[in-house]
Parts: sequence; C-alpha cells; structure tokens
Amino acid sequence: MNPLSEKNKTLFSNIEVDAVFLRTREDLPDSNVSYFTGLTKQFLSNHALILKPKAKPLLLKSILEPAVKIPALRVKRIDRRKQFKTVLKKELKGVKKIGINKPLYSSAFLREIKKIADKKKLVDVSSAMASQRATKSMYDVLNIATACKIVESVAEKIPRFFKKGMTEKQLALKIEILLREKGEDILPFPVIVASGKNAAFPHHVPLDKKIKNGLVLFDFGCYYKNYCSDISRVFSVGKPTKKQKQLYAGVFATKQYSQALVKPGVVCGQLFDKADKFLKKQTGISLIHGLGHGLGVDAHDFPSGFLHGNKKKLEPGMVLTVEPGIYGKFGGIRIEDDVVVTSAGCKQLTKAPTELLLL
Ligand SMILES: [Mn+2]
Repeated sequence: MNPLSEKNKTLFSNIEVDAVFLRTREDLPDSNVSYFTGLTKQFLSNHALILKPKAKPLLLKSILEPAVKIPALRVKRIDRRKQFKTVLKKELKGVKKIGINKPLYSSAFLREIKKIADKKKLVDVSSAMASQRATKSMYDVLNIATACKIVESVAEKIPRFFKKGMTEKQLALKIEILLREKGEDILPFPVIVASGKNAAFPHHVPLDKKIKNGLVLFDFGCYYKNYCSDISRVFSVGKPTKKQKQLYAGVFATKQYSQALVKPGVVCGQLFDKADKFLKKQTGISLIHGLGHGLGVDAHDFPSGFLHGNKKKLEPGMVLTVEPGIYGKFGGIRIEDDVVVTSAGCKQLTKAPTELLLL
C-alpha cells in the first residue's frame, strides 16, 4: 500500500470521526500536515488538509503557492478569502464528527472552525496522531536512515574542509550547503558550530568568531523526503589535552551505556535517570537537558523522549536521539546518535567516533 494511504488508514482505525481537518500556517505550522501529505515544510506554508477514511486526502492550497502533484493526494488551489469556506463546507457535507488538532489552535481560530463546522461535533484527535507518529513505519525509518547517512557523511568531511582561521559562521554555512545539496532545501534547525567556551551553551548560535585550538561542538540535522536526522559531534583543533580526552571518553561511554538499555518496554524517564547517574560517575557532571528526543517529520518528534519523570514506554519502531552532554567552563561535549527501537533492543542509524578526532 502507498505509504500515505497507509497512514490515513491507520489514523482512522484509531479514531471515531468522519473526517479530520488540519491547518498549517506560517505562524502556526502543524507537522501533521507534512506527515499525512509527505510534503516537506517549505511547500506547506499556508494550507488546509482534509482527511477522510475512504478518500484521498484533500490539500487546499492558496493560489499564491506553487502547484504540487502527488498521486496519493487531491490538491485544490483556491483563492483563500473567497473560496475557502465554500470548498470546506462542500467537502464536509454529510460529516457528523470532525477531528482537529485542538492544542495547536488559538481560541480565535477554534471559533472560526466552529462556525464552519456548523452543528458538527469537533473532536480533539491530537493524541491519536501523536502516538501514530511516535511509532515509525518501515517507510519512515528508511527515510530517517537516509537522512542519517547524509549528516554522517557531512560530519566525516568536516576535517577536509576545515581550515585554520575559519569562523564558526563560515564553517556552519559550509555545512549547511552540503546538507542542502544532499538532502532537502530546508534544515530542521540551524547548524550549530560552537567553539571553545561557546560550546557551554547547548543552543549556541554560530558567531563571527575565529576557531582557535580547542574543542569544537557541531550539532546539525537534515531532511530527507520529509524526515529528519540530528547528530552532534565534537572535534579537537590541535592536540586534545588528557582531561579533554577523558571527558570525551566519559560522554561516549554514557552514550553506549544508554543505547544498550534501549529496548521495548523501557520507561523513558527511568533510562534518563540511569544515564544521568552513569554520566555523573564518569565525568563528575550531570545532564542539563534531556538524554534524547523523538525524531520524525520534526527534529523534536514523538515520543517526547528521555526526560526525567517521563512515564512513556519505548515501543518497536520508535526513533530517538541519544545525546548525553556535559557543559562547563571548559566548553561543552555532546555526542548524539540516532537509534530505532527494534523488537529486542535498538539499531544505531548513526555512529559517533569512539574518540576525539582532530580537525
Ligand atoms: Mn538532538
């Protein structure tokens, strides 16, 4: 079965509604629209999507947007102000219950939908969509695996294109070009290049700062056919100190330890606690962020991930990052790989180097 039809079928086997209405806007994107249409986000700025159990999904596009042709979709280009409500009313004729992604919408927008829906019942189907997205199909995993291959090949090339005197920004731009050449035109998040003390901030923004001898932390991802990858790597410019090597080894050991614990039935929060304890023993430093997050059409997808207190249990088909990190006056070391949960454990989709590599 076509992967999109399969997603549609799975959704309606889990919810009791006659149709699902989704909307994505530039200021309020809904990744479920990408998930059910297979379109990457640059093609989805202002759209509505209507899903029905036994029909092809209908994508309503503004006449301002480029046309797309996808066999598994019905695509209608409309003048949003004039035709939107008329088309919607026609499409929702005979429908009694409409599923919506309620938590995403503002109260003003909900009022608007209620008006269009008239006396039809609106049902929040957000959690059903979230759990469907958490467990990846073979199609999803294959695309994520390809996105992983792309980021890995770019990471491996860094020592080849890095030159002494380059700034963080220059290096980030070079990486972005390679990622966009091999993957999709958009990136799931801006490339992070953090050198020296800047790496103490996990979400550092690359600066016009020349990279000097010391550690450099990279964190980047790419899209392949609508699915993300996300990795973090640390390199050393010049010979690393003994302490730096030890810290890297401690973080790497924590990543290996955590991955070895990943298997169906494991409670995400408990895995976080174990990894945190292990990391503290290895390096003397605790985690200041989650150990990892779900990966899919979003870089932070479902399940929410390895966070303290998260009672969610792992299931086969879930794809997550495993990314222990330590931060301090020395800067930061974070090593991030992506894994897919299998029936017995997990399969690594990326593979970080076992020791600090030189730039
Ligand atoms: Mn990540």
